[in-house]
Amino acid sequence: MARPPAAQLSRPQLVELFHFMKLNRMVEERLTNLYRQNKVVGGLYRSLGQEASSVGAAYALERGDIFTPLIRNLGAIFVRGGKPRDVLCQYMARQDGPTRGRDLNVHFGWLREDGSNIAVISMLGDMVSILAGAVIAERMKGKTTVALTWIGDGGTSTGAFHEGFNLACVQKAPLVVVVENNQYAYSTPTRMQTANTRFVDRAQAYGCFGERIDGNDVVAVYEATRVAIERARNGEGPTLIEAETMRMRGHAEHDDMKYVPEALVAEWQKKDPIARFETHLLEKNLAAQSDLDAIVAMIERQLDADVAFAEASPFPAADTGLDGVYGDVAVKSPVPPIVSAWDAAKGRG
Ligand SMILES: Cc1ncc(C[n+]2csc(CCOP(=O)(O)OP(=O)(O)O)c2C)c(N)n1
Ligand SMILES: [Mg+2]
Repeated sequence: MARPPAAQLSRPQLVELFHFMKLNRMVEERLTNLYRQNKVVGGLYRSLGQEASSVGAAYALERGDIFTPLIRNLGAIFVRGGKPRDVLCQYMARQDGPTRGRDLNVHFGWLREDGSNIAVISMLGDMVSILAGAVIAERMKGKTTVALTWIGDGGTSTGAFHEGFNLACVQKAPLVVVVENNQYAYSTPTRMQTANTRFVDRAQAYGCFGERIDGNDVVAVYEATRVAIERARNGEGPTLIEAETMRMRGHAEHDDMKYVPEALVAEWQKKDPIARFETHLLEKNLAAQSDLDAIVAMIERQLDADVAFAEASPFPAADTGLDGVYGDVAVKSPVPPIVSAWDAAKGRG
């Protein structure tokens, strides 16, 4: 069903947006504590200050649409039905997580009729061509599926981004890409990344629609993405949305971001997307403080249980480490297994 224009979002829907942003932040706060207790395996990549651009954009997707969240799009996973418990298990490499401890953090997905999460791969830019291919395949089957993904300011400098997005545009693939301009790619500020730091200008070069929005305004993100999705579904091709925001933590928790001027952080602190939205809801009488407090209390209770569950979950047994990682080629494939000359000489295989 088509998503309503922002102005027609109901009170429960607005409160739901608040809920997802708060959930995004609170799960990451729990993960930060676990990281400091040495219980997170690998890095912890926070989306502090960027919750609106994940939640607002994903909230505009419709049933059956597909998406790929990047490392800072945790909120989008929750909007599309992913569970905090799964994310906690992933970050701690536990057996009960979706990849059963084989992969980490948001590197998991699902294929479902009501909307798939095509699991992210690390190579920046590659998901653009993968999703373009996925929705072109859907179109060939007569479906009107739209795909949504995000890319960082730094990620737009890759050849993969250019190849994938150019293909999507010339094919008028139903793809929406949100460029999360969070001012930095690791320690590289955008002015050292590109000679034109207005990423939206690239839309003209690719011949697609472009819009630049306040990425810390969840309703503005929702509306721009909703319009882009509608256009994509009508066969009008991709939109490049530039969401201006700020990465309020280091690249990951190990990074103290000393290279970011303190004044810049202070400036963006005032634009915190959750605090702003909360004030908006209260000032416009769209929600009562008690409603919002109840949501926070509910999330706390849920996360108490989820953290306990994840901590109680074992690591995968070492001798099962390769199970489910590679296709069982030797057993299931009609093609005989490859036998190396060395194996043949030894009489094996
Ligand atoms: C092709 C490729 N090159 C380098 C990396 C390593 N890498 C991972 S995240 C990152 C910085 C990305 O910055 P940006 O795209 O702005 O996203 P942000 O971290 O700010 O969300 C780099 C260099 C990678 N994953 N893929
Ligand atoms: Mg960045």
